[in-house]
Amino acid sequence: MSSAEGRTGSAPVRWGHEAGAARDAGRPIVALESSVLAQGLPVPANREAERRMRGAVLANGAVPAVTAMVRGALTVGLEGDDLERFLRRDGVAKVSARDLPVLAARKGDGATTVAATLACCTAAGLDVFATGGIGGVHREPAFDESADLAELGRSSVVVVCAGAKSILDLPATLERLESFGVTLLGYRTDEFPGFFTAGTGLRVPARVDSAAGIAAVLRAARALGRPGAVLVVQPPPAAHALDAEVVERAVESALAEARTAGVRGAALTPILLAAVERHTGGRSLAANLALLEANAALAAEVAVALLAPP
Ligand code: PSU
Ligand code: MN
Repeated sequence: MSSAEGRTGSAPVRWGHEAGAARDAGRPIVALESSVLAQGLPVPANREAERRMRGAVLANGAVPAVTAMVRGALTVGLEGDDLERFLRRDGVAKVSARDLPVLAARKGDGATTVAATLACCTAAGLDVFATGGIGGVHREPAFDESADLAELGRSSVVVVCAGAKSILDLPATLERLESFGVTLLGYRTDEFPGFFTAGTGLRVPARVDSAAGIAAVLRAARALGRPGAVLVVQPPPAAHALDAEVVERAVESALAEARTAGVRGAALTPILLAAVERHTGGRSLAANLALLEANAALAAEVAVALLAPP
């Protein structure tokens, strides 16, 4: 190996058939994360989530590409047997950005969080990414701050989400997004959504009402040399949004359980999400699936708008 090898940031990306063909044809592509499939959602809802997000992207004129680390290869367009393995969760670890080099060296499998998916987008030159909710500042311990935030600060990508998960400290998360220089846009809302809930009482600094408007902000960010993401938040679909008090009670119970069990680190987010699902009688799961689909649809519109002349 020459000493310069790998220092250029030109990580080899392995493209799936569908995503590779879309890239070659210059078609719009929407990146999707795999941690929500392999850790965030239970089986078999994870399969439904993949199907619905893929359908929403295709229906809106773009091509979906699930990102993952597959046997050490940074992959854009997880498909076939590999996708099956991730949906069944056979030995698939949750990987944040910092874990990518270790998995690459060991040829391991890893499901990418928002942070790791952003790293994939940068390596592959993808402009748009849809997810459910970003990670953020945890309520306890407050020093547990998701790497999603720092990575958003240095990835020039449009990320469509439903805010940050209700299990987090949302005011602190908003402040940290500002610290990291992340451009934040409310899509058809003036409020920062609470993932399961439409409102949080927290205001977003700017609002946009069209996909073309989002595309214009990414172009402007790049023209200004801004290094970070354009984070687009939209409320969960109204039919599935949960009542804030119901969610708050469920989160309190989930936090108490995690505290008793002494859960820390990467395991915390999946455990809290599962506990909230139990405490809302599965309604949080229905909301999660619906918002993932809605976010994928909007992301596809943005990917299409980015290819149109400004
Ligand atoms: N949103 C969901 N379900 C999830 C996640 C987000 O609806 O499973 C995942 C994302 O992959 C996100 C990660 O990047 O949780 C954040 O984990 P942590 O708090 O450990 O950084
Ligand atoms: Mn964490």
